[in-house]
Amino acid sequence: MRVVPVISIVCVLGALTTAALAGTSDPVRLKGRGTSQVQVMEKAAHTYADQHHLLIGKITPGPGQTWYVPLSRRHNGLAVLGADVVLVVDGTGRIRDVTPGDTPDTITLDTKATVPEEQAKRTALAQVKGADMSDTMESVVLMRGGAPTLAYAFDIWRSTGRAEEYDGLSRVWVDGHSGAALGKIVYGQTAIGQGQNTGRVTFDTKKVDGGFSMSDTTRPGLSCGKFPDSGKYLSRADDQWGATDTERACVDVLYAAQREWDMLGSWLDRKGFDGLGRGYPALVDWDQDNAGWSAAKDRAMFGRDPARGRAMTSIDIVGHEYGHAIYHATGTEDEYTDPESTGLSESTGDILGTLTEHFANNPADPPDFTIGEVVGPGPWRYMDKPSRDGESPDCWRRDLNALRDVHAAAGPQNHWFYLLAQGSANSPTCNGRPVTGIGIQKAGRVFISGLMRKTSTWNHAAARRATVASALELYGCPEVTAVRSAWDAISVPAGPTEPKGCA
Ligand SMILES: [Ca+2]
Ligand SMILES: [Zn+2]
Repeated sequence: MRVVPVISIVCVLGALTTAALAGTSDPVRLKGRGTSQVQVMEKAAHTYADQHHLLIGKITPGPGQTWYVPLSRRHNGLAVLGADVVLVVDGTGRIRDVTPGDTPDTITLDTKATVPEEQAKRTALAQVKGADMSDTMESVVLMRGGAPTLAYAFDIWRSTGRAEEYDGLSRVWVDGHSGAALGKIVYGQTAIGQGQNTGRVTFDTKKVDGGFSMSDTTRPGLSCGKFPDSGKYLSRADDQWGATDTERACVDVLYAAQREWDMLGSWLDRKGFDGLGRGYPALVDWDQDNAGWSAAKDRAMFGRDPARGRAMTSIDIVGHEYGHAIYHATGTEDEYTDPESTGLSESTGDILGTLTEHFANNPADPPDFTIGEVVGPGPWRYMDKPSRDGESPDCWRRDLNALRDVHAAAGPQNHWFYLLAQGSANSPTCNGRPVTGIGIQKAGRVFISGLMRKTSTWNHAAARRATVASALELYGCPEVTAVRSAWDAISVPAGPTEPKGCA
């Protein structure tokens, strides 16, 4: 029997390494900033990659005339997690930053496992409560404390109760030589609001034979259809949408996704959701009391609250789900090894959803720093003081991954973003010190430029280092100081590799 796992969750760890590492930059798609600058930048990136025996991934342009070059390593054909870096290169060929820092040029490790796979699998299953199925993924080399370890990787699943359907729970690594469990990432379960509420809006559709369809000619890849996925978009003879609940939900989704796309371009210098001009389809009428992003299928899915009958399609929720897409399409494409990455993905969704809400400035859903307020009886999450929801921590702490709901782990970085944008006048800081805000647009640029340095070991400390580096590149000392103070205010201190400027 072939088991088909159904990923009814967001934040599943996205693209596996083999496909990801095959990618190379495409100079044609990078045109537009002066071909010579692109060539100079690429030459510098290739020289660095060759010197350090690294493979170049998808190069993406970012804010301030810089390019972000993800580099990954393989050893005996296996991905080496924790040895990947992101270069920030400018058009003069200068390498402005290497995140998270230099990586060893060579690795010595026997990649033939001495522990049998079945034994390792039993160990992996025992790490996750309620699990009843596991898939063996490609083995990897995990860098731990600078030393390489051969690891089996397992995806752990739980039966949904429906035939051949499984929810993804975790990824677990087991040492191929000692048999010990090395760590796990908990996949994000969705739990967001309900909705259908952008009011009367205009949005772009496509003229097709016999009418119009819910797809977008200027934002390739963006479309809206009905769950389950049939590959078809909604269509009708005229361009007057909103006759059914399904149409109304798709109006919300396409409108909000288009505002997010335009916000990325106008405010963050980012082209499309993937950074290279592509978007992804959305499906409404998902049979869940939820909204979600499927990293396995590159689809955003929006359900409905059965009690209230409202689609979960407010601007911030749509922005949140596509925020997961942006998170996964950014930085190196190696799988994450730090459990904090799940909460940071949720926070990325909230930050991009909030930026979208501010950009759209729609009177039916005015800009704020809460999530899901339009569709629920009240907000689901608060960025000014995350603990207002009763669960999310206001400050970073060591046990973030032990929280019951992964969305709660978004709290600290959400709070950081609020403080950076708005300051501490209406937001308590964890160190009692004030933060002067720099406004949401600058905060957004610092955030995205930091996120574009994301590697497999992404966590709050790495995000701090990356955003300090981006503020130094994009702005001056007041902004850099604000970035540092906002991290201090949520209890994420400076690490040893933090750039020293403006200190
Ligand atoms: Ca909101
Ligand atoms: Zn989410």
